[in-house]
Amino acid sequence: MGCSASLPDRNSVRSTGLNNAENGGSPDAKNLRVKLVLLGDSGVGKSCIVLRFVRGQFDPTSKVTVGASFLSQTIALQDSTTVKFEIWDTAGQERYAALAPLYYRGAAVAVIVYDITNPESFTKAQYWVKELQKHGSSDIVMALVGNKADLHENREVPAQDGIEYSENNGMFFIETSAKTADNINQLFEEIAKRLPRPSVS
Ligand SMILES: Nc1nc2c(ncn2[C@@H]2O[C@H](COP(=O)(O)OP(=O)(O)OP(=O)(O)O)[C@@H](O)[C@H]2O)c(=O)[nH]1
Ligand SMILES: [Mg+2]
Repeated sequence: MGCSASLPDRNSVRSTGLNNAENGGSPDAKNLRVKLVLLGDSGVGKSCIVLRFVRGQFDPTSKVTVGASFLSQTIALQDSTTVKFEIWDTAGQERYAALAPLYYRGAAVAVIVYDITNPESFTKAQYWVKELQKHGSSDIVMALVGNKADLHENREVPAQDGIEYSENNGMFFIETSAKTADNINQLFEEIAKRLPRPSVS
């Protein structure tokens, strides 16, 4: 069960670069394009977060991700900057773990997701943080996301654990619910604010 985001996206642009300048486009500090990868255990809600952000939907009946899926979404910030997120939603099942470097290599942003009701998924999130610290881009922006915040009665990972871990690792931290949409847009807006801006001569 899961939120499949693997439908073809009419607005998708297949690209692996960090921003316009590095893709051969004209440098444009006002219109950023960033490659973002989602990582985390199977079932934590990565695809549901993407589907909520891109389509405003929550579909509890769709399938686990196979390999990875791609979607894009553009947001406008208050300073009139636009940020186009090119999102690689990876498959969390162990059998796909070897594929992850294909998606996180060259990514400007990594969103590492766990489920607040599942301590094992928090341990797995820490594994991904270490993997990215070793093999990701040196200037990667990382966000730690505790998803399924609506299931607070079943919480097993205290928010404080997420806060402390992210502070110790220079990450942005937020708890979200793809089901209720709580903090989903905020997650991407906060990431956008933390992006390094290309200098324009
Ligand atoms: N209550 C609740 N359930 C959620 C939330 N997000 C996702 N789910 C449920 O969690 C299950 C897994 O969600 P997915 O988005 O498919 O998980 P995934 O991380 O993409 O899993 P893989 O594709 O296997 O890596 C589904 O049954 C969703 O309905 C949430 O915020 N709250
Ligand atoms: Mg998925």
